[in-house]
Amino acid sequence: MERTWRWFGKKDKITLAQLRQIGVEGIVTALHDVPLGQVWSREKIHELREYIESYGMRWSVVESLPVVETIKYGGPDRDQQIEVYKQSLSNLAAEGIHTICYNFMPVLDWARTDLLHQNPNGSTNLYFNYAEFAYFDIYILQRPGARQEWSLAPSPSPTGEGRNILAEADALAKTMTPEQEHKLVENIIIKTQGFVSGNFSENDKEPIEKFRRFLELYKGIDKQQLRQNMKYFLEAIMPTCDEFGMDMCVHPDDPPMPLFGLPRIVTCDTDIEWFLNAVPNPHNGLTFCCGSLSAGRHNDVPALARKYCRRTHFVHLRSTDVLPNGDFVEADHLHGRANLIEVVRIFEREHPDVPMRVDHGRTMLGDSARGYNAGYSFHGRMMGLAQIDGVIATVRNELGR
Ligand code: DNO
Repeated sequence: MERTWRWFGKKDKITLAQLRQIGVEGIVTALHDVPLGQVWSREKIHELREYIESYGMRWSVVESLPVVETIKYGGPDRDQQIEVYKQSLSNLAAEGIHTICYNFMPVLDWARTDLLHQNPNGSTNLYFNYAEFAYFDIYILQRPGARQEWSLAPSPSPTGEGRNILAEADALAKTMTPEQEHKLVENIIIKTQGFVSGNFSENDKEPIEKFRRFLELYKGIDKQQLRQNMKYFLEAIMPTCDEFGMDMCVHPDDPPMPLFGLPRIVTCDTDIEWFLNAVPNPHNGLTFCCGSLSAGRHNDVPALARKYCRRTHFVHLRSTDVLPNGDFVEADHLHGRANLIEVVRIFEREHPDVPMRVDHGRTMLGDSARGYNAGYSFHGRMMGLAQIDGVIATVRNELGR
């Protein structure tokens, strides 16, 4: 596997010179300064590519070339936006960049409630707490129907018993301070979405209002319709992908379940099989994000890796622990549900040239003072990379390479 690293461009506090020292071979990045829905110009791509190459690395993967909402919900200007997308693809191809990560999650990209969850050893991790999430949905967003939906939601605990999320959210409402509420809005909308080139930015004055407007756009869009819209998009761009050799790889939904009454369509084996078969072109592929998939108890990550390694164009190595109450926390890279040791074994055997990046990392050893993007610490990710490097070396040794 090619060792890559997600780098957020020249404004990233982590420099390419540092990355080279820790064994990174390829860079995963995007034109973060181009507004959503605009063509990525060849000049800008060229400039960033040359900058990366001047440090002895290559621009391996684009993460993300965002798919704007109108394509996802099938708005009146979706064809025009698909043309914009195709133009960006051909400009990237002209600069020799052929692997494109994107997602098809409506409104919100990834979701966490706590970005600084304390570990016993003093480091911190990302965490998803169902009760806090439901509190946000019912009490902050005040989404119509939210209370009713949470009252019907099954308990997320592995036994399916013992947890009433609505009651927990109501209990939180009695103790939640304005500061805690503010933090939750920051965590769910601002700090996790702001840097991923999605719908929200750090400068949004009224993020809740904005969130509600986005939700409105999806009225009447169910799982079947969202699937059809994904198929429409993929079919429209495949001729460009064929012409220029572009590998599209959709990122699984994180966490792999519907949120805010919105459908999510890349959550499990059946979903993956559906979109791969719906557009059976090898350029229509997957970002195999072990972390996102492992947060769903329904997913057996190594089994999925075995099944889909050939249609995978990019791998995210990360793991989670689903706790007895159903909440999940990001595990270190050698432990947790994802079984990354086995996943590395599968990809090294079946698809050894696939780019992989160590995804997320603990915040540790002074990372918190540096203000890195949530999940994208330096020391934590570097430690994850070192652990994965050891696994890769061991597996290659086993394979006699
Ligand atoms: C979060 C990331 C996601 C991912 C996008 C891909 O840490 O894994 O934001 O980059 O969903 O489009």
